[in-house]
Amino acid sequence: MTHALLVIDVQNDFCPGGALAVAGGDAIVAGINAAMADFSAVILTQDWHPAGHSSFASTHNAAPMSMTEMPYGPQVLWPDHCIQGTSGAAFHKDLMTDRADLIIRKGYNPAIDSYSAFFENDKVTPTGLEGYLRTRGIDTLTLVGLATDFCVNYSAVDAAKLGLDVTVNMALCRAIDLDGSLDAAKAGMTAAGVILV
Ligand code: VGL
Ligand code: ZN
Repeated sequence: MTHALLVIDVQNDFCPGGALAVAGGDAIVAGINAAMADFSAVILTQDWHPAGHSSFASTHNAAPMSMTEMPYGPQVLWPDHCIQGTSGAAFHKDLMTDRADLIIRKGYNPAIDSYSAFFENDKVTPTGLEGYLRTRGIDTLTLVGLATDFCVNYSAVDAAKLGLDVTVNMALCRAIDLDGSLDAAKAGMTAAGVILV
C-alpha cells in the first residue's frame, strides 16, 4: 500500500480575506503541515483559472453564487477567484509546499470548470492525476483542504470511482455550505465508499 496525502486548494482566495473565502479556511493549515509527515507522498492541488473563466459570474453578467446551465450540466457562478498568477491563486503562505512531490493545477480550461483533481466538470476530461498515482503505485489517499463540499468532495468521489481507497479527514477541511451542499456532499461521499473521519 502506498498512501498519499492529497491537499486540495489551500489558496489565498479560499482563506479569510480572499475572493471566495471559506470560513476558517486558514485554520487547517498547521494541521495539514503536521499531517504531511505521516504519508509517503504529498500532492497539492491548485485551482488555476484564466481571467474571464466560464465559472465566473462576472463573465455572464450574473450574480455571484447564482446558477447557470453549461453544456455539461448545472454550474454555480462564482466570484472571480484563483486567477492564474495572482496572489489569490497562490498557496497560503504557511502551507509547507516544499514537502510536495507534485502540484497539480486544474480549472485552466476556459470553457469547463474543474472541482475534481481527476476530471473536469464534464466528468470525462482527465487532469492526468490518475496516471501519476497509478504509475507511482499510489493506491490509498487521504484528502484534506478546501472546500469540503466542492473540490474535496468531487475529488474524493472520483478517486473512489477509480478504485482507490479514499479517506477524507474532515477536521482538516472547511466547507462553503451553499444551500445544503455540505450535507449533500457528506452523503454523496459516503455512498461512493469514501471514509469520513
Ligand atoms: C472550489 C468553487 C470554485 C473549491 C474551486 O476549491 O472547492 N470551489 N472553485
Ligand atoms: Zn474555481
